[in-house]
Amino acid sequence: MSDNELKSAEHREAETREEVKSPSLYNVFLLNDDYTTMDFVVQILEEVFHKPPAEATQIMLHVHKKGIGLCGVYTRDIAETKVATVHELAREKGFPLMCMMEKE
Ligand code: TYC
Repeated sequence: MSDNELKSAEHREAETREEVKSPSLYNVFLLNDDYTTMDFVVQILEEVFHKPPAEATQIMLHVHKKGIGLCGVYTRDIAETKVATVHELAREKGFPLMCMMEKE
């Protein structure tokens, strides 16, 4: 089958079947504040966002200097759970650490 015939076969299939849609993705960010310790932020990046230690430290320092930093990209349910987990762990320790998500 030539390339053109192959493409038109794909096109015909797309017309007759349900399109498979990939889920929307969300960026999850940490925000800087003056009270949360650097060690706690690194711990969050390692334990919640599964970052290796060196990368966790880099992201923490980026947030400390710039005010905001990307921690990961997830589907909506996972992103919502990450944000809630960060807030729960931070509040348990009395830290005001803020985490937010935004559709890509
Ligand atoms: N700015 C904090 C400090 O000096 C450290 C910090 C980094 C806090 C990143 C929050 O998301 C954050 N202790």
